[in-house]
Amino acid sequence: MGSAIILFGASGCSQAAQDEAGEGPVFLSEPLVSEIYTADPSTHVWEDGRIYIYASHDIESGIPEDDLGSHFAMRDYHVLSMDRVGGPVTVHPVALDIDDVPWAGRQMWAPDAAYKDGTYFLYFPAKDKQDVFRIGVATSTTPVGPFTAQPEAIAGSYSMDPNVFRDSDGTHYMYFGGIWGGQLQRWANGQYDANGSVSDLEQPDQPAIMPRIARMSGNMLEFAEEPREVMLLDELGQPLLGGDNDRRFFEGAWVFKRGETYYLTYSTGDTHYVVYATGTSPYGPFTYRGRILNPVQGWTSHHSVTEIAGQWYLSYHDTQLSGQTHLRNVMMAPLTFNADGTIQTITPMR
Ligand code: FUB
Repeated sequence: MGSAIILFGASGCSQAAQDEAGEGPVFLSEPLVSEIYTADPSTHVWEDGRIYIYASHDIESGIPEDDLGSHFAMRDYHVLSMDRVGGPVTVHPVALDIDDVPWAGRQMWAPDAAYKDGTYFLYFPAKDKQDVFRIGVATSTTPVGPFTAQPEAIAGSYSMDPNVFRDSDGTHYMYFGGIWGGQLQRWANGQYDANGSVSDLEQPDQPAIMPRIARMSGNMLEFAEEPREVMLLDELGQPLLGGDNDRRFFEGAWVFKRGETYYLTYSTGDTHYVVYATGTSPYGPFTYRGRILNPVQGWTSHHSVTEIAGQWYLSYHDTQLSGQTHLRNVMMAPLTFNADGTIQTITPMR
């Protein structure tokens, strides 16, 4: 495989020539850091104006790859930060280690963070001692930690990939869930079914499994309500179907608001797209609109969308540094909205 071409990277936007060998993929963006493997970037700008990325920390565990993602055996988190896109990126010391989470057993997957009243909240999924994915929360007085975990997972939480969205009225909502290894299909009846399907519910003509939402309590440590489904509709107002693999929800929900429009963005998993749907309420329904990101190198695709100094950015990951599915690296690219609010699709490699 030839060396990568960098069109947009940590050193800023630049146009580069074809790689010298003229072979191998041509990448749109350069990895933000190479000291550690990172994935699932949740990018935020807090009160101090600095950019913080809450990411998974990929490691080599030696666990064979399977459809449940057993090879993603992460054990801790580091926060990345920078003062501007394209500026130097700091990899901060361990923010939270699995050994300091009393309820967690294994697999610290994609995190997110929130800020309220002087406290930073790190939300993270992990399998509990019974091997059931739950979502935990840890707090810190600084954006980079160290964070102190609550003794128990959030009551009523399940599955993975939390995204905590702050609405313009200050209310926070958590979106979460993911199928296959994320176990959401095992919660079809509101209770965990250990014998449930390991993939979708295998009902291609029925409504797909939908992501979940719960409003957060004032202290940000609990759900203020029972989680409920967030409905994703097609252009005819019908629920997206389980067999609609190019459009149905798989994992990695990320919600943002632009003007009065709520955008629910997510990964389609086995078809490797990041797509988006829009609505007029945080609870939905959301109508499918199109693709944000074409497939990256690697199986997973996971992202966030953030407005930074008046420009929107997509944070995402691929396997440019390692060439291995479970050893990923995060990057960023500018995101462009059309005048009608639709989003121009990014092609991350050619
Ligand atoms: O990083 C582990 C898992 O892979 C994440 O939770 C998913 O979104 C996928 O990126």
